[in-house]
Amino acid sequence: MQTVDNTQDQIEFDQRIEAEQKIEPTDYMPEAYRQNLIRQMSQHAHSEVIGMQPEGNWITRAPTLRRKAVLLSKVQDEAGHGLYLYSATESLGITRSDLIEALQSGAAKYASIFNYPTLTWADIGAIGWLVDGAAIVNQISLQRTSYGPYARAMVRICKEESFHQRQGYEIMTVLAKGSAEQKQMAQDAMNRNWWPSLMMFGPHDSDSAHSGKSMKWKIKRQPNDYLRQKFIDQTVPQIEVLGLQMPDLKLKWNEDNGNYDSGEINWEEFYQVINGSGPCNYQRIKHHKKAHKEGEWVREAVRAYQEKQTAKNQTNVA
Ligand code: BYC
Repeated sequence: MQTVDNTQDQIEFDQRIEAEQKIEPTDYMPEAYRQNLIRQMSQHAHSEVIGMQPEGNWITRAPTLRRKAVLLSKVQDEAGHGLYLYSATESLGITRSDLIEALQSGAAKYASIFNYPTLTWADIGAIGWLVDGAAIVNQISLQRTSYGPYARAMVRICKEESFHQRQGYEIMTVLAKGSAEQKQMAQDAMNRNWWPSLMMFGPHDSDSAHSGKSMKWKIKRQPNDYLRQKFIDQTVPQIEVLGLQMPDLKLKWNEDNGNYDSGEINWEEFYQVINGSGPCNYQRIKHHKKAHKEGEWVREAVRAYQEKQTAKNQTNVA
């Protein structure tokens, strides 16, 4: 049964959400709000970290020193995004090791797109352009999310994603204007990454389990289908500039509603991938477990240092 205090807290929480005030870690929040944030934010953090793998795969094979430096820097940025987001999630009262355990056991998801392989250099262009491009559309909206630490993390992340998107588009521009073989590589990478990029926005609103409460609490500010359409509308003209064939023959400007019509996503594939049976799911988690295990000595050193500092502080106080 709810106590009077709790009811008052709940009323004040609802008023703050209504007034567009941010909820901060020490503020009262309903347990379901907290759990929903932990779910979404930790999955976002996992996506950033797992997302390093498909691109990291090309660092040693980037075609020039400049491309290698740019890619290395981009992949480091993704690690940084993961770290901000893990820290922001920890402010909700869950430990980093619990979050990692949920990822490795399959209890927590990460963006489906990272379960596809990066077969050629053009995939690096397509990921920067399409995947970071889709991420920006979603994350600009999340800059206005109701939880303060998440909203603030999004502001910085969006700035970096914007650079990522441009470097990807620049790779695509060079390939699309290069030899016939390079143009074909760009076309193929775009064709393969197009549908998984659209899947990044999640299921249709009518099938979205969390949208109702997430929109009510202003964790999510715009629905999945709206953001997906926005991405399609801004990306189709970019495909035209590249001079590539459309990845979906149903993409067509609709004068009546001022949007591009498009074909239907293969939702069976989407659910297979998010439930662990995509082309690279096994490989991604296996690699994460290996890297995590190899990093144990770093965590141990941090713990030892913290214990030493605590003991030193206690001696000073005594
Ligand atoms: N992939 O009720 P729904 C990046 C799950 S990384 C996997 O609509 P919600 C980058 C969903 O979690 C940027 N799972 O959920 C990094 C839920 O399952 P659970 C990543 C998906 O949360 C490196 C179920 O399906 N961005 O930019 O209301 C290199 C039902 O869905 C997906 C973010 O994480 C998916 N695509 O809406 C390059 C953005 N879609 O949890 C680039 C933050 C849905 O019940 N997240 N699911 O087991 C969000 O905005 C929202 O969580 C979503 C889904 C729009 C993704």
